[in-house]
Amino acid sequence: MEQIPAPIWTLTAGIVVTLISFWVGQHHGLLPEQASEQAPLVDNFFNIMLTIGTALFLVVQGAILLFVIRYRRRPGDEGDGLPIEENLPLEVFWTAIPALIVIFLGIYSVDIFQRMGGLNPGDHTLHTMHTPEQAVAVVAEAPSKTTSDATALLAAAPTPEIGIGASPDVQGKAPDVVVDVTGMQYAWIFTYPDSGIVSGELHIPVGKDVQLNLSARDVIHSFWVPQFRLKQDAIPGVPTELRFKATKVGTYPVICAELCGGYHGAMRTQVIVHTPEDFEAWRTQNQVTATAPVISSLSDRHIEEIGVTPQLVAQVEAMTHHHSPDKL
Ligand SMILES: [Cu+2]
Repeated sequence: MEQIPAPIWTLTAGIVVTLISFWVGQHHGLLPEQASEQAPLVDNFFNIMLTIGTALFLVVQGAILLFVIRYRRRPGDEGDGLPIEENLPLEVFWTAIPALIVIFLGIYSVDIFQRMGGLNPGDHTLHTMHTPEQAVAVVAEAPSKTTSDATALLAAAPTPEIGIGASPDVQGKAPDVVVDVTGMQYAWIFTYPDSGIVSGELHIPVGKDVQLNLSARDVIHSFWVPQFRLKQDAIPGVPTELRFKATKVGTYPVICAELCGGYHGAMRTQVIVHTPEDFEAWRTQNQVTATAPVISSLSDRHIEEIGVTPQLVAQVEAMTHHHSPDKL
C-alpha cells in the first residue's frame, strides 16, 4: 500500500463504494410488490436514500476498520498520538456534503409528494363545481345513481381537508370510483355511496381512479396498504381522502397502522383489485344482497371478542349514508 499513491487508492475505493452502493440501492429486495401508480415514485425515493445510506455506511465503517488495523498500537509503542487540532477545510467539507444531501432529499421528497397528489387533497378545482344546494339538485335529477354521478356525490360529501388527493394527471376530474371508508375499533367498513353496498373488504377495479373518503368513528386509525405504498390516518371529525390507481390485479392486506386499542393488531382486512369486468360482476352481485356481504365477512372472532356486531355495522352504515341520495 505504501507504494501506491494515496490519490490512486482513494479514487479506487471511491469507485468501488459507489458501485456497491448503486447495486444495493437497486437489488435490496426489502419492499413488497408494487401495486399502485404511487408505488414506483415512493420506491425510487427509497432506493436513492438506501444508495446514499449504503455509501455512508461503507465509508464510515471502512475508515474505522482501516484505522483500527493500520494504526493499531504496536508492541513497545508507549508514545502519545499526534496532537492534531482542527482541520478547517475537512470540517467545511464534511458539513457541506451532508447539508447538500439533506437539501436535495428534502426538495425531491416534496416533488414526489406532489406527484402522488399529496399537495392536492379535496381537489378544489373539482369541489367548487357545485355548492351543496346544486349538488342536491344534481343528485335529485339523476335518480339512476350511476358512477357518472360521482361528481355530485363528491360535492354532496364534506370536502376532504387532508390526505392524498388527485395526482396531476387526474386533477380537475371526478374519480371513477368513490368509496367511504370508516375505521372503528376494530374493523374497516367500506360503503359504496353510488350502489349502497357495504363490505368488510375493499373491492376496486384495476387501473381506475379510486377515491377513498376516510373517517373514524372513535379514535385515530391509519389505513395502510403496503403494496400501494399508501398510508393515511383516519381521524374522527376530519374528512380525509386517499386517491390512487391500483395497477395490479390481486389481493393485498389492509392494515391499521395506528395503535388504536386492545385489538389494534386484529384490525386487518384486505383490498381485492379486480379486472373492470370482475368488479362490475361483484357490484351487480352485491347490490342485490344489500348489506349481507359485510355481515358474512365478519368472523366469529370479530363478533365475540372484538364486539363488532351486525348491529354496529348497521349503525355505521346509517352514519356513513347521511349524504346518500336516498335520504335527500
Ligand atoms: Cu385501528
